[in-house]
Amino acid sequence: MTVTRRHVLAAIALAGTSATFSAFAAKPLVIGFSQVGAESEWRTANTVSIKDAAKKAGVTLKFADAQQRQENQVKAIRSFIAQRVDIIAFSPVVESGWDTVLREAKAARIPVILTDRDVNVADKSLYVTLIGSDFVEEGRRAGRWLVEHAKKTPGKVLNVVELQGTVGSAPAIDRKAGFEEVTKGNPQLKLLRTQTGEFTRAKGKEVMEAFLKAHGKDINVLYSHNDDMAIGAIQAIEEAGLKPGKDIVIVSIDAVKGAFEAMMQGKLNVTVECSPLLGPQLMQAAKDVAAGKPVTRRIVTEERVFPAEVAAKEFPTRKY
Ligand code: GZL
Repeated sequence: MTVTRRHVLAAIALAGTSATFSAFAAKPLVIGFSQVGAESEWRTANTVSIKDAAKKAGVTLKFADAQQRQENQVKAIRSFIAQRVDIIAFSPVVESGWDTVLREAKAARIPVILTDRDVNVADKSLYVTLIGSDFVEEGRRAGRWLVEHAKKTPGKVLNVVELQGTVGSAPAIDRKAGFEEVTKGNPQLKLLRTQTGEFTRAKGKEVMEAFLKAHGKDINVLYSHNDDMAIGAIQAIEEAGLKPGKDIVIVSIDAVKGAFEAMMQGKLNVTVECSPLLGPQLMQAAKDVAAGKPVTRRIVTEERVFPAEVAAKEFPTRKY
């Protein structure tokens, strides 16, 4: 005989206790999550954080990997709507093109939470909150470190090449803007080339090879929008017979373990932290939204800057 909800409720009535009743009343929250992909160490750590936090929070997580394609995220969001999930959450691969599908979620009365990256929509009520970093500030921090570094060789012009993140993504747009805000007009810093490396090691290496072919030893600095592209570029620099971290100073963002290892090997000079550990904040926000509690429109994660000098000390305590 299968025990059904009716049997249990009857048993509770007989036992005169309602203690177990609430166990049935609060069915697990169901979150549909559309992830960008698995393009970098950062993204992998972000996925682990979200899945672990869902498990700890007793949340049923429906997880979809978009392989860095917006059409896959739109499909996933539509599927979550059809499945009538309680909350939709996603990290938008690019900023634009979300109005239609988010209006469909709104029409289905399913709240939407953004993690990591922002969207560019006319109607800001299409999502409840954005949980993630201030990418413009990350770009400023990278620029500030380079401005201070340049002061060590007064009067010397440093030729800079830039590996941008995914074209049209919030981190790529904002990290470029923040870096330029701090470095523009500085006579010591000259931007030679800038191109996307799509946040991956492979593409970062490929584009750095092209930069080296065109400018070789004239390149003094690489500014990379994430550590994975920087690590790919390090391989290209070494294959070109140059010393990363010395012949070419490397400024990067994310602060993943691979960046600390490169800094300890003297191949990377600084990484600006961008925490992927957003899972707990997402679960808390989802529970608050489901409970009808107010949620702040913007939840910013606290972050630091890690120059190579502190890498060995900090590495043992790094969580991603
Ligand atoms: C930043 C995140 C970026 C990381 C990259 O929050 O969107 O995407 O910097 C990742 O490593 O691919």
